[in-house]
Amino acid sequence: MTDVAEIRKTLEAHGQEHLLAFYDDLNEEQQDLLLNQLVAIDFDQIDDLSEQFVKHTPEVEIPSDLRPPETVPYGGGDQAEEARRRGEQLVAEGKVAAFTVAGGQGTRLGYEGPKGCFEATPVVNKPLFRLFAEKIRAAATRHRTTIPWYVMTSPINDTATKAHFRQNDYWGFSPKDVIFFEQGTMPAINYDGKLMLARPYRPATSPDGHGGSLTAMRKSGALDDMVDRGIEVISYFQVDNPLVNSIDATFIGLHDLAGAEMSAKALPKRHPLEKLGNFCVSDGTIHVIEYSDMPDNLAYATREDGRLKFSAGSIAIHIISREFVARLTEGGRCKLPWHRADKKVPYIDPETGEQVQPEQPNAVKLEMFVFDAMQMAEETVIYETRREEEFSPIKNADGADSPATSLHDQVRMWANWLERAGIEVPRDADGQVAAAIEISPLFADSADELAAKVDKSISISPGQSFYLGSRGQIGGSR
Ligand code: UD2
Repeated sequence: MTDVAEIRKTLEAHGQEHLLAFYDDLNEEQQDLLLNQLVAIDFDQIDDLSEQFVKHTPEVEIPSDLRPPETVPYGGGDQAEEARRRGEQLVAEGKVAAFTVAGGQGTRLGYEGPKGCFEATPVVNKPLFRLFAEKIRAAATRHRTTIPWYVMTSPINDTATKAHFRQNDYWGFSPKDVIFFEQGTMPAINYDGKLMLARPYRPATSPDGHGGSLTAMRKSGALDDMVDRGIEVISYFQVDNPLVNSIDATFIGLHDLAGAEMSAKALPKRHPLEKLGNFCVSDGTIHVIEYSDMPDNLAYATREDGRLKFSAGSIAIHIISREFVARLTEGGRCKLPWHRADKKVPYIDPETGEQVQPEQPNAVKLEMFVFDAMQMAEETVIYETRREEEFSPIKNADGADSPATSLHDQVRMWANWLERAGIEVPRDADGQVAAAIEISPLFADSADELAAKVDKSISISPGQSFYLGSRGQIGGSR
């Protein structure tokens, strides 16, 4: 039982006593709920963060000696064969786990519910979680092994995410090999340095950013679980990108051969201000500078041949060594920096009890970004990939990075694979694919695999919805 008098004293010492404004009107269960949440908050840390990030807006420090990083070319360059073999060996030995960060709020997409449940594919409308499940299962089958899948949720979507998996029999996964864990949260801090109540019994909090995944892995026991399973390498990706190559043997091999602690995939930015992190090097260390922090003069800087100087964009696909996560989170706290975002946070006015929906940002949310860990890695590999093969995220309801653009890119990729296998794909006068095309990752998850397996006599007519299922059977309809 948590003692309210104790907590009140702590709150008063930090000027946060308004968080108990409605305490006496709550039922016993709500009182417990509130007190348990309040004891979990480190108010000394809140004071520090409020001073650093709310009362002052910290200048983002951009090192003066930034230059572009060295990258490994698509395919792996000189090391292609060796890296692929090394990666395949690690996967086959059961040393690789998949990891999806799925704790975000998905506000921009305007989709109610966990983003992983969003139906994302062109013919079968597979939810993102199903697509990833199939990709990971396909890789496990290919390498005759088990690949556990860690899924990070947040208090916003944990229950709904788990229910989705249960209702769908884990999309063919063995339930013991899907490991969910919740990320931490951070209270929103208003511009006066006060925390806010979202409900009379609940402070306004939000997930602490995907950088929170590192501490959450340790606190939840997921890291110990990895040790028990003999996992050495974590293949990290976001929930919003249907094209991701979730287990890329060459990437894993390049990381391992270099003795890297954390590696990343990169692709050339479409334009100077594309919303991707920017890979840069300062003093021999890799920095990822988020698009919103990149000064225009650097974003637009060009090389002699006219190409962008900082063209390598981060698409949030990483290989992370388990021991690196253990090192960074020793003692339970991660040393990643915080980033400030100004947000409109609804709250209950402690004086009047009224719910307030602010029209302007009224508070600061603090998040950690996983790519900041790259700076702390002894060795890193930046591996170039191709947009058309690996990146078409679903972030916005319309426009760029939306369901429409992602569907288009998925169809285009699968159509290219079919054409490379010698199968004719209907195209319109502009060269656009004139059919809806989808291929199950359980049948083929790369152009080469498709070419090796597909029945070359199949035909696709204009306007057809064409689905190649897990055993190569043709589904879909006109
Ligand atoms: C991210 C990267 C950006 C680029 C882009 C590629 C950041 C800050 N920027 O931009 O550099 O690589 O992706 O698509 O990451 N998430 C959590 N918990 C949280 C917050 C986010 O799990 O507390 C997950 C979220 O579910 C999603 C991913 O992280 O899978 C990306 O989050 P985002 O949509 O906030 O990142 P975005 O698009 O601004």
